[in-house]
Amino acid sequence: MRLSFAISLSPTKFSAISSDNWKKSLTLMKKLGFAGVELGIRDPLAVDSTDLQLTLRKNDLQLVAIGTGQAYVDEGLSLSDPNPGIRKKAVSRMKKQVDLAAQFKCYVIIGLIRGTLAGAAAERKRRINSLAGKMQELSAYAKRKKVKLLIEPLNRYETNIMNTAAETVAFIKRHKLDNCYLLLDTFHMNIEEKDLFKTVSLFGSRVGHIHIADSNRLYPGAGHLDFIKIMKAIKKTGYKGYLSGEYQPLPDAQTAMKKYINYMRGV
Ligand SMILES: [Mn+2]
Repeated sequence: MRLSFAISLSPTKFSAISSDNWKKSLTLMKKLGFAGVELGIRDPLAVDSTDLQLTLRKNDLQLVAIGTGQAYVDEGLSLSDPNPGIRKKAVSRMKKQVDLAAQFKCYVIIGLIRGTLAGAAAERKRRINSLAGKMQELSAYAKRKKVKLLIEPLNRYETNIMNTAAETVAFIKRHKLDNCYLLLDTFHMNIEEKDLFKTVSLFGSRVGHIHIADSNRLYPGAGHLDFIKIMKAIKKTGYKGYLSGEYQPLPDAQTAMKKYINYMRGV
């Protein structure tokens, strides 16, 4: 399993990743020995992909995945918004993310961009069905571009749509989203899963990517998660992908990144 780290390409309100100068971060990542990087991107049209390609190559880093939640946090776009105009904007933004991902052969993550549901049960059901339709459209679009989508179960304080791995896999199966895979995040799992280790072994074959953060959303070792046991469970599934550090850049972004690589090499 290779190590990557999640950073933002531009300033964002999303607190779980660093928005320090991305080129400086990539230089440090190369120095520390990371194999890949995960980039939070608000608007892919604002990205100079040639410059990005050259900078990645210079630092021997692979772009592993694109995080898309900033369009929700910073602009209020969501795939399940009651307003059809906003839903449409969210879909077209996500298609642009897929176009960018196609150039780098990386994943696109569906996290906060799915939004959250309010209102009565009937209204929620309508919006879930509408979300499923949008997901089918995106999944098919991405498949044509040979890009895989990742759906990340998120904890209940951030959304009420797909909190657990079981709910997420059920959603994928029910709506025949055969181009969508599971992104497991140890921070969210610690809040939502009855048994984190069992979840890993149960859904391992469906996992495309993994986020690592401790119980308090800080660097691993700062909280109370048992990463030795977690790594054993992941290894057992035959997972060959990346382990991406994704958590609050504290006490500062550089220290948080150094702590990650040191700790993960230890476990
Ligand atoms: Mn995550």
